[in-house]
Amino acid sequence: MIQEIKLPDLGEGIEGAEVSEVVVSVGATVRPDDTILVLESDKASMEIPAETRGTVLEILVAASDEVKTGDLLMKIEVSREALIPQTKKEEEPTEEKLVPLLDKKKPEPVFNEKISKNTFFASPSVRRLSRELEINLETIKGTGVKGRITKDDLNAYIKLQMALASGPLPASKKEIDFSQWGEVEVQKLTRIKRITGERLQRAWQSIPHVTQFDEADITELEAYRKVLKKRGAEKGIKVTFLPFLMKAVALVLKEIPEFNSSLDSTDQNLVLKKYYHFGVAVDTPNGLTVPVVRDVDQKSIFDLSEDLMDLSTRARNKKLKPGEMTGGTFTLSSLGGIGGTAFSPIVNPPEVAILGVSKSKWKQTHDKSTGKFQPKFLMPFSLSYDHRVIDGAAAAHFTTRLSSILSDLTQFKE
Ligand code: CAO
Repeated sequence: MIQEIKLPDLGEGIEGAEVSEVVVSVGATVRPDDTILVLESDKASMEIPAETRGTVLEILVAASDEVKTGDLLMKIEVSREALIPQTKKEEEPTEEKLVPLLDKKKPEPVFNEKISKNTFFASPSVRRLSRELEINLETIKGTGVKGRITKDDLNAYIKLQMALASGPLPASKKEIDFSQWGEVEVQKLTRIKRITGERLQRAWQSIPHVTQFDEADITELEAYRKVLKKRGAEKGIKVTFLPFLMKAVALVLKEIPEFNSSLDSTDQNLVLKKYYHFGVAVDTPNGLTVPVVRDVDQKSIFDLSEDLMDLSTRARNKKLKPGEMTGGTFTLSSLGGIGGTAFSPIVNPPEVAILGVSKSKWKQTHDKSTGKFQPKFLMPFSLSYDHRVIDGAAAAHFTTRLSSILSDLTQFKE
């Protein structure tokens, strides 16, 4: 018996498609689920299965041909075995026969319809491999023509998943002799640098980061800081800008609590914290350390200044106790005392957000009410966050709110 394979109605207003691949050749033996043709329309890529067991007798289309519903594509000579089971009464599956099948937890076939339609393009070999490995091709971004998922795309995806599952990527074992190009000096990494490096790499690989940038007009606040700085100096307290920022962040966190949270170990629940302990990145000769300032919301600018002086001095002298670096709910990384226009900090897990601050500068800004330009002292800042927990809109809300609090002196007068 000869079975004619015609292009069925593809639905969704698709009248025709282009043959992108003829997978079989004349004389090939095929089984019902074997893909014989791959078609591509404007909307999707489709695999046409053989539907029967048999031998390919004639192929009536070639790659790049345009085909329409009802067109004859291929003729298959149906094998005798394919015909016999139809005359036999199908055996009822007994429970014993079903149990081992269920236990095997065979993956659900991805393409169980006669024609499988997907919103991505990929060759049959890529589709077959993805099916075998149970990889959902829809999660892979294709780099081929029309966004086609290539074998390289699939391989890159597999490598990335393996790296994520097994922790940090193994360091390249190949030793490079840099001295062949000039003079070098080898320095051993400090313990802090090695530990921090591993933590940062893990955070970078496991958290989908986004950074939102903004700036705040701190003209009045800076003038006020100078007043408090003088007063603090009399008591031996160094008042920098950071304590003001901490107070402002604590206010925003109370308004938008998801930024003061952590995902639980199952990644299914958000643990919202009602305390405000901030990690502060301190640059030390041995590397980056992050001591934690407790109960920021309950402390005055002078209290926070004292805490910062104490913790940063002891961090630089390696005198911090382990308990002083744990329990943080949010981290601040200030490079404002050094320089730079902006940077994107890495979230400090299990926290979900971190604020980076760069050096404030005087800039001419346009005043809408007077129509004139005015010099303003603007502080650039950046908020990196875990996109699994925080949406972009919430992040923009956070930075906008932080900016408005920092430009409102009444929030700080004690
Ligand atoms: N814009 C302008 N000036 C700023 C500023 C800003 N955003 N931030 C701080 N300054 C000023 C301070 O107010 C201070 O000015 P005065 O001398 O007039 O008082 C001066 O710069 C020096 O401040 P500081 O750096 O000593 O103190 P701080 O409280 O701002 O910061 C600390 C303390 C510990 C955070 C800081 O010394 C430090 O180690 N920063 C580096 C952190 C780091 O390495 N982060 C990167 C981590 S990698 O992601």
